[in-house]
Amino acid sequence: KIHLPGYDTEPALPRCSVFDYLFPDPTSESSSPYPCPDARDVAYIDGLTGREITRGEVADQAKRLAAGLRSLGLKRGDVGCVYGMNSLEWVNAAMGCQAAGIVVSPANYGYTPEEVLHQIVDSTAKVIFVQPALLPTLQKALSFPHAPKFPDNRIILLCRPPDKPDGRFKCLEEVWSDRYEPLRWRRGDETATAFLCYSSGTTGRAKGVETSHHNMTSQIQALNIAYTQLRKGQDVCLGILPFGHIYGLTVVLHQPLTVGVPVVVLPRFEEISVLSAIQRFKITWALVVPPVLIVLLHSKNVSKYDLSSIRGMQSGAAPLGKDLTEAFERRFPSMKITQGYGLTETSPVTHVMTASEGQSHRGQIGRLMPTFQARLVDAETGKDVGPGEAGELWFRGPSVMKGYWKNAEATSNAFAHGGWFKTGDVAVVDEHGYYSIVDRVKELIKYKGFQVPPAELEALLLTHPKIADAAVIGIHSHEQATELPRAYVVPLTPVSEHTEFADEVMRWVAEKVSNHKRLRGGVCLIKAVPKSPSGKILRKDLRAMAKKEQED
Ligand code: 4UU
Repeated sequence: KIHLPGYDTEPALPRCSVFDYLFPDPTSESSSPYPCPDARDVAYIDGLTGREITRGEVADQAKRLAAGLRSLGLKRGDVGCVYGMNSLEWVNAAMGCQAAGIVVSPANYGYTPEEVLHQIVDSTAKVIFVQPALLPTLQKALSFPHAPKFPDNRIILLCRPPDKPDGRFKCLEEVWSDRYEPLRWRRGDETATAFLCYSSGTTGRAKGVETSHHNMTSQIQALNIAYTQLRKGQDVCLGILPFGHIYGLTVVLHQPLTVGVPVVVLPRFEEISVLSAIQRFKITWALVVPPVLIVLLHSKNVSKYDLSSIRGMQSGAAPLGKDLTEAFERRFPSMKITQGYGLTETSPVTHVMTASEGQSHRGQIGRLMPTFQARLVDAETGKDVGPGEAGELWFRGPSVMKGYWKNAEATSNAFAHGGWFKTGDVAVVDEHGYYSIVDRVKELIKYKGFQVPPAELEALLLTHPKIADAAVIGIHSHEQATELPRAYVVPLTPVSEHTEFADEVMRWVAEKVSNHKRLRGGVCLIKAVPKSPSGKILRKDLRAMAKKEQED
């Protein structure tokens, strides 16, 4: 009952570092098995200014930064936190860390000071790269009593703000040095951790997911076989997905670089800047999340731009329904929509389809990628299910994470006997090997592709002086093509004005969490949170309740 990918080729699995894989040194033994695109190829384009940077420059600047970081005393295996919106400087910080063997831990730019601090402390970051606009949030985070001390030279600005030419902190270019020495790479080193992205997994708070060099390079090899959308010399890719999330990190920042396709880097999704970037840079392919399709579908500005260059988009990170796909393709007949699926823990893509498959398999996530093995397991019986039957999706393969950072308990809970990683998603496979996600059995909520761990909001709500108990679930919004976090709360004392109290709680939470975690699905008052005898919140009951309310 183990499902294997049905591709003719299984990729060779690289044993080098991610950096050597991306920028092979022809003289080195451990160099990349992947054919090396030209150093003169444009790798990234700043979507706001039009500034271009070639592959050669990306590698060269990364080596300079790596040398500078070493002279600051940073060592291989140390962790560097990259905290900012997408930019060419973000690329330099991440690539520079990689060239120095420093683990890249990207922080979400929407984080509150508390959330940033959680990641800095948990990841044991030794250096922080920060976008100047986020410096106040970072400084607030580092002013909390339990915050670690960072000397000034371990906080590096991604760029120098023009209005503050001589601030307290250095910027990337001021750290650069010319004394780069390549890392010595021995067999076995490929299992070292390369990235620490944060995910809540199936339960609890955000945890560091240890993605090794081998995890990432195997994933890119697999993508280069299964995900053949991008052609050098023809394609230009839209880079709006946050590089700090595994989807942006792997599929936007890394993979196009290995095929020599330029990525237009924009700080974030914003309708007008995306439309004008498509026109200006003749973008051909975009990686998106479902809410982006909704915005474009209803946009009044589309006709003002020449979007004729773009031939398709791939959606992922949240369910994309058949209806939305069809509505989108009706409105934009020249565009094809495909879907992929994955998790931070699988580096991430496990399922994907080509543009032509997208047409005939709307609403599905595609076929299993090369290098992965999958099983669909019935949660109750623990037995594998047959075609057409729903089961929890389990994976094994070289891109499945090493484990959760410094969290042996969460790691052991995430894997079943035999090394199978349990996703917490329920899927069905048809007789042709195409999968559909039909349910989610883990706690996770996804707001526009961003993770919202219910446990985190519940813990916060319990600190509210007027709340006795709380549970948080996601409710589906058809209009926005996303889930919205909703809280069910039990007030400590009877509340006379329900709406007023609900609004108060909503505002109180909004002040304390990042934007994507706000209780946009509302706050409902209940008498008691439904729980199992062992005290576990019965989210299924709450979901059923929410569904009934929506229907009524
Ligand atoms: C229904 O979201 C991601 C990674 C997504 C991704 C990346 C590259 C998708 C396609 C691609 O090409 O990672 P996380 O860790 O933030 O969230 C993982 C969870 C999954 O367990 C699932 O519940 O996000 C949900 N998810 C999806 N659900 C991800 N993709 C899909 C999807 N349909 N297509």
